[in-house]
Amino acid sequence: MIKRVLTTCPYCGVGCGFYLDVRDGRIVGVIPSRSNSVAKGHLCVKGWHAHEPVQHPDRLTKPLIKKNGVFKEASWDTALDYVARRLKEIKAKYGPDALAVCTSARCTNEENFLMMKFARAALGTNNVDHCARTCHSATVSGLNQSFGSGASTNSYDELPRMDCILIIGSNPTEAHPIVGWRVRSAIDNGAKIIVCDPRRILSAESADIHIQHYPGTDIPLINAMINFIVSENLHAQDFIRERTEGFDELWRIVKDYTPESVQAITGVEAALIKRAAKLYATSKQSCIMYSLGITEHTVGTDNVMSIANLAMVTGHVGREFSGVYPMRGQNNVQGACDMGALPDVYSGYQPVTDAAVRRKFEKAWAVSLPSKKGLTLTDMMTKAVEGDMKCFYIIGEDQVRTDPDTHMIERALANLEFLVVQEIFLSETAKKADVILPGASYAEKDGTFTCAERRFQRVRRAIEPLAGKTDGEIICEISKRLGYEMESAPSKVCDEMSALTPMFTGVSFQRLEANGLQWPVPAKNHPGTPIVHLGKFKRGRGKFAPLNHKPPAEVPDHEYPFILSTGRMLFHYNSGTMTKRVPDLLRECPSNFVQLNPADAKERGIGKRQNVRVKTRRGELVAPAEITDKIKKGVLWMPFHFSDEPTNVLTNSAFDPVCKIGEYKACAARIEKV
Ligand SMILES: Nc1nc2c(c(=O)[nH]1)N[C@H]1C(S)=C(S)[C@@H](COP(=O)(O)OP(=O)(O)OC[C@H]3O[C@@H](n4cnc5c(=O)[nH]c(N)nc54)[C@H](O)[C@@H]3O)O[C@H]1N2
Ligand SMILES: Nc1nc2c(c(=O)[nH]1)N[C@H]1C(S)=C(S)[C@@H](COP(=O)(O)OP(=O)(O)OC[C@H]3O[C@@H](n4cnc5c(=O)[nH]c(N)nc54)[C@H](O)[C@@H]3O)O[C@H]1N2
Ligand code: SF4
Ligand SMILES: [Mo]
Repeated sequence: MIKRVLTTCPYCGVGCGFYLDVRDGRIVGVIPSRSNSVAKGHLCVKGWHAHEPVQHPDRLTKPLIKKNGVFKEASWDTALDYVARRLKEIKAKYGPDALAVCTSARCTNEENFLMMKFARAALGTNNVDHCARTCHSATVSGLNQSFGSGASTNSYDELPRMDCILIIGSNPTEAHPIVGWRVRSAIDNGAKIIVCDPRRILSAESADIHIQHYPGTDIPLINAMINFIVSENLHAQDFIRERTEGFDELWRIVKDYTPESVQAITGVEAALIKRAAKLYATSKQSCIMYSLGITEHTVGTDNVMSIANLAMVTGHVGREFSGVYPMRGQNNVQGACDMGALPDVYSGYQPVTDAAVRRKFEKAWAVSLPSKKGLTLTDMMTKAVEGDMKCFYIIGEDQVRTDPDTHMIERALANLEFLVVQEIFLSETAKKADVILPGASYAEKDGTFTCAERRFQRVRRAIEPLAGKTDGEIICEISKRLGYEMESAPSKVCDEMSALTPMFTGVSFQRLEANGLQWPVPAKNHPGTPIVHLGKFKRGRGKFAPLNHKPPAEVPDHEYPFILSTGRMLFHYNSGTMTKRVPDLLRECPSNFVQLNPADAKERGIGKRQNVRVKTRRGELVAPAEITDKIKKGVLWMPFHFSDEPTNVLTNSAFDPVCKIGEYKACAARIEKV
């Protein structure tokens, strides 16, 4: 007998729905769901194999306590008692702000709600954050300033009917494949595609225009597009007058950014910039899709606001078949932010510094709550290096492999008095822990994920937790030992969350049954919101931001003459803890590589697949060269999925001053033949 359980993919933010087929307590396969409104019966290669890591023999199933540098198995009671005792001791000795909780964008909304509640109510600190910091924190800060809400404005279903899609700093066919398929449908329906990306990615191959600018030059590029649009009178004057503010200030800056004047900075011909600007502005139904090529910069927030400028100048936002699509990355990174796993807000972006909001949570949780904003993940790491943080409780995140500047992160973790890591595999970060608590994968729990189109969708238990407990249950057991009891049943946590969060009032497991709900859902019978900012921006008027070009923190020089950028590929996922355990995915790409242009390879006498040493001011590694004209001369590109040749020993931890995102997308590097 096969039991078929409908659930949501645990990888990317597209949020495809599929069934897990279970026989005799084992998951035997994945079947796409045709009725799922996101995937409509499609899955990418990771989705088809999403059951394999779940039952991999490497799964952690027993708590582990490190003694004299060696992990020893322990019972749940021993491990949980020990963790609770150490948390109490550290809190008593140094105060609550010496502790921090890092939650997981791979875990459910309900678990993230519990984790942020645990940090605030049980530990007494707002030091709670997660990987959105390294990912789309610039979206949250940038779109919030421009529009008043930091999430996607429109829905996937509109994509196939767009006339023009501008894809900038986003690689949908590899990083959001089922959205990539929707873009393909748009092309089949006659849409024009503009790709702005330093590499000739697959979307660029089928695009009408590919702008191949240098990494870190998006503001001059977009300013030049706006310059041309306004100069040619292609801007949406009624929209600008009725729905926005700050256009004159914008123009004061942008008037100097002619397409000709930015040629040298961007490396792009003025004529191409003009063609792209005209196509985007004059198409009736135009949207912008962006992702980390925009956010992961020291000017990440500015980059995002620059995109909002372009959308507002042309009036391509705030209505159907338009908009700005920030392609959120992790399966539940939208949700982890929405649940308040951030240092400055509770669920629904309610500020911890607002006394009335805080009183509401204090009353509901029967506890007094800290009023000072907590630290971002970036600042927690810096403080740990300085010796001011004493304890991290990390759930489902592999900072040692995925945060920028690995050596710095290793120093930070080594400085802690106590590190707890809750993981499903022995990640590089878990290896540094004092205690490892075995968590449960998506297939072992009930709950919800929120995908990149703001849609809450159900996650359903297919098999029992391998280690006996879900991540939510583990948190609750530790909390209880700290003297603060929390309800752990996912549907009840969801009800508690919606009761405390005006924008999610209408969210409940029962209402999500069919095809989920897109937030805001401000009332019990509200049907959800496919398009936001209709008629009026959340903040009232959309706000233009006058922005100047600022180069990346590190630019090429004599010693380090290349710009190194990093990112993703189809077959692997982030730290690779899951995808490297899927034989079919590993076979497609077993190890790291560095892309470089044929001219650069020739100059240095580097042959195909020959090993090269890549060096930056922070570290070095050896990887085979992939020589390709898909990348411009002077630029290098590497994925970061391989723990044996860890790319992040190279990347720069310089960060955006507003949102504290790291600059993964541009640093100075050099290469040598090995
Ligand atoms: N297969 C797979 N899918 C994933 C993931 C994965 O690891 N593997 N991770 C998920 C996560 S967490 C996220 S956040 C998303 C990320 O999804 P994406 O942001 O789409 O992925 P990236 O490869 O990081 O970067 C996107 C593009 O930015 C370009 N780029 C680099 N520098 C610049 C620049 O300065 N300007 C511009 N305009 N473009 C630039 C790169 O060439 C790349 O094509 O993917 C999610 N989906
Ligand atoms: N060079 C470079 N580095 C980057 C980026 C880049 O573009 N370039 N992108 C950055 C971005 S956008 C992101 S989001 C980060 C991602 O960085 P991470 O969040 O560190 O990457 P993941 O591999 O998704 O790691 C999540 C961990 O959670 C574990 N896990 C999965 N599911 C569960 C669960 O249900 N419970 C528990 N307890 N654990 C679970 C996995 O085993 C894995 O070790 O990487 C960043 N790093
Ligand atoms: S596109 Fe994303 S959500 Fe869909 S199957 Fe692939 S990894 Fe999963
Ligand atoms: Mo991400």
